[in-house]
Amino acid sequence: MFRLFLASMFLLASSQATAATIITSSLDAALSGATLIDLDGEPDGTDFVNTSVSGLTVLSNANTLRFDDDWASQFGTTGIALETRSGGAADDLELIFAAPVTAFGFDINALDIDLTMILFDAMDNVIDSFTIANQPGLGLSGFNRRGYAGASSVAPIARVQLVNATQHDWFLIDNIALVTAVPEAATSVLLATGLIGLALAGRERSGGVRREHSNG
Ligand SMILES: [Ca+2]
Ligand SMILES: [Ca+2]
Ligand SMILES: [Ca+2]
Repeated sequence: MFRLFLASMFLLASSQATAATIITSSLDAALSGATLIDLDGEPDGTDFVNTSVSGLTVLSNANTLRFDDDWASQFGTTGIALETRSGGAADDLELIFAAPVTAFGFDINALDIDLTMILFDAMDNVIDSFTIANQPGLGLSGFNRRGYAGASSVAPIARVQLVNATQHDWFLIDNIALVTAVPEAATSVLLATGLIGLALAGRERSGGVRREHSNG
């Protein structure tokens, strides 16, 4: 039981220290059972800088964004996709999750610049960051500029920022997959299990002492 307690404490400690892992395929095991937001119910041709989709907040500080169906047959997006419009000289796009996630991913197409993907926890601390490489650099051209980006993390992810501080690009995002974090209650149960184990171990020890006295 004491070992279980130690294991619980280790898991609690490691959940705060472990960095995230990048996801580059919708088939990644971390995305099994994910909720899919296909954006297909969003109004076609609508420009915005901040909106909410199925509880997911999508916003940009640098550019106008648009829901559009114009590219569904060319880049492999389905129905409506999210596209960046011309705007500032830099790119900045954020996805804020209604509830923190342990994994997320999305199709990202027509990406011609490198983006930095920064993951934040609910306290707005940076969990980790990754580069989403430009697709021509990966040997993809024209309508074949298709990719997938995401991450998994033991520490729940509350917000994701896609940034290029010096360049702007037109690109498409679709089919956003989310794996909602198990509520913190589960962590509490883990800790409680460990504490109960410690208490039981203590009782066994004190019971042992009493038996020794009765034998004597
Ligand atoms: Ca359209
Ligand atoms: Ca879609
Ligand atoms: Ca582009």
